Parts: sequence; C-alpha cells; structure tokens
Amino acid sequence: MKVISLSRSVTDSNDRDAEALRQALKTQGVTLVNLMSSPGSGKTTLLSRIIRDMGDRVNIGVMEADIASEVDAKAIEKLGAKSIQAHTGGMCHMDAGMTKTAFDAAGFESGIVFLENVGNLICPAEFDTGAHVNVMVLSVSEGDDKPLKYPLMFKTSDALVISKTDAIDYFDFDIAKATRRALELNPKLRIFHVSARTREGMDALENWLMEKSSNGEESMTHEDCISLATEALENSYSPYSHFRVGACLVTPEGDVFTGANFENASFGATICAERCAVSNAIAHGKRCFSKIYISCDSGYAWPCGICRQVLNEFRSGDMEIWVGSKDSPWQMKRLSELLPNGFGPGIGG
Ligand SMILES: Nc1nc2c(ncn2[C@@H]2O[C@H](COP(=O)(O)OP(=O)(O)OP(=O)(O)O)[C@@H](O)[C@H]2O)c(=O)[nH]1
Ligand SMILES: [Mg+2]
Ligand SMILES: [Zn+2]
Ligand SMILES: [Zn+2]
Repeated sequence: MKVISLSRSVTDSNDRDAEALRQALKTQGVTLVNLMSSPGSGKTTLLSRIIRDMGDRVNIGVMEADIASEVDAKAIEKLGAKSIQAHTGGMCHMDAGMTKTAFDAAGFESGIVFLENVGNLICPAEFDTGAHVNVMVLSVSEGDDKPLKYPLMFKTSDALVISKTDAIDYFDFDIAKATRRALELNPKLRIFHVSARTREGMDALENWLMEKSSNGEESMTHEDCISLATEALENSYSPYSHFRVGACLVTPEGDVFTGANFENASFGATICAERCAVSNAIAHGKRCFSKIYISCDSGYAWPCGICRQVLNEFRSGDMEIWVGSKDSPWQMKRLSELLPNGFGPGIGG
C-alpha cells in the first residue's frame, strides 16, 4: 500500500484543472467517483461492500484521503483492491490538483476509481475534484435536516446514499422528509437507501454505478426506446376507446420491458400500457426502473393517476417519464412533477 503526502495546490484555476483531469481519465477508461460525507457516515464500509460485490465485474481502485492515519486504505487493501492513502496534511478537502497527484502515484488502470474525500460536508462540495460522479453519503444517525444545513453538498451531488438503514429504528430519521428536502434542492438527485451491513438497497446502487462507468455508452439509446414503445403500441387491445398506447420501461442497468394497454368489456378491468410493462418486468424479477417511454397514435398519453402511483412504488431515483407520438415531439417530465408529495418506498431511492 502506498501512502503519499499532499499539499495544497498553488493553482487558483481549480475548475480548469478538474475539467482537464476529467477528460484525461475518460480517455484512459477511468470513471472517478467522489464520495463525500461527514466523518463516520459509512463510506469505507460501503466501499468494502462494493468491492466484494462488484470486484469480479469491474476493476476497482480506491483513493483514501485523510488528514492522517492509514486505517481506511488498509481496510480496502485487505479486500485485494488497489488503494492509495493520501494524507492531506490538515487540509479538509481534496482539490483537482491533489486528486491528480494521488491518482498518478497510485498507478490505477481502467475501471472505477473511488475517491473517499475528507469527512466534511462543507468544502468538499466547493472544490471540483475532476470526478465524473459525485456521491454524498448521509447516515440515518445524522438527521433528516442536513439538506437544510448543507445545501451546496446536496446541489453538487449526482446521488445521495442514505446509509445504515438497518439502524433506522433507533433514530428519528424521516426518510420521506430527507428525500423531499434533498429533491427540492436538486430535483435530478438519485437517492439510494442502503445498508452496507445487510446489503439492503445495494443492488440498485451498484447497478447505477455500473451504468455510470460504462462511459455513457447506453445499451439502449433514447431512439431505441422510442421505437420499442411505438412497436408495442401495435399490440394494444383497445376495441372500446380505440386509443392505442405502448410503453417501454427501462431499468438502471439498461434492460427494457414493453407493454401495451388492454381493455375489457367491464371498463374498470382495463390495464394501461405502463402497468402492463411493469407486470412484464416484475415477472422477470425487476423491481427498479429509471425511465419509461409512452407512445400513442397522436398527441400525448401522460400516465393516469394509478400508473403514476404504481411507477412510484418501483422508481429508481426521480424517474424520467417520456411521452410522444408520430405527430408530437417527445418530451420528458420527472415523476416527482407528475406525482408531487407521492408516497411509497421508491425502491433504489
Ligand atoms: N449499522 C450499520 N453500521 C454501519 C454501516 N456502515 C458502516 N457502519 C458503521 O459506522 C462506523 C463508521 O463506518 P466507516 O465505514 O468507517 O465510515 P467512514 O465514513 O468511512 O468514516 P471516516 O472515514 O472516518 O469519515 C463503523 O463503526 C461501521 O461499522 C451500516 O450499513 N449499518
Ligand atoms: Mg472512511
Ligand atoms: Zn476544506
Ligand atoms: Zn394508467
């Protein structure tokens, strides 16, 4: 295990350095994930879990940034992952220059490299490290009021991991309140509820990380999803309304499931295309969806109230709802806009 000492970089152009590092890492096939939180939220434990779960699927490297000590890098090294311990010499955050120095010293190859930033909810949010993905960890023992106190951290993160959910009964942490407050600051935030101890919620987080590390090469493109939804519409059974709808539901890993509406002589027994697609996915063991495309013959078929509620049960983060047809350009709204103040577990956040 390598230990290096970092000093504050003298450059005052951190944003430019960060952008250059981001590009260079991308060319090298590295996805850099910056983990930020207050001390003790469970970052190292989470990383250990991720290495055990994903280590055979993807190369994982870890940069441990600490003011002093080597305990975190040692814990990671025991699991066989390449790690480096960077001492910040009292500095309470990493900047892009320091990140580059640590990265170069570690000699990582392609794959996912995690930066466990210094435990602190303030300045790590102010300094772009060059990461492609910023993830904030908030444990249930810290309180659901953190979005109110540290708004920048929530605004600059791509994902929020609410950690140690196995211990939730011992604290008065209100997940719905924390989620609402966080999404008010950052509607695009992906939220995961995770226990590294019991593995609850880990699949959704790990799938999302895999998706992020594929360098934006989605297996299914936006156009593919639109075509699939429009093809599914051809299977609609709608003899009463003649309103044909097709849907294409997308999981965080990029798997797709289609559905079409089917009506019934007893009108109340009618099933919408969205719920048909959800049923199809559920039967294949899927429980977590990030997007749905809904196609009809003309105009827009926004999901009905029942479908909004059903999607909310299985959403991963704030789901994207795409609607369109041959004569109407495709447009997107978030599920939180279509179902404000919705309730449900939100599997995977
Ligand atoms: N119950 C429970 N405890 C956890 C979980 N994850 C971590 N912990 C405990 O929380 C404490 C801190 O965990 P770490 O993983 O060291 O947290 P950290 O964020 O890396 O801490 P620093 O690097 O010091 O900021 C340890 O005692 C862990 O055992 C979890 O999912 N459930
Ligand atoms: Mg740690
Ligand atoms: Zn600082
Ligand atoms: Zn519906």
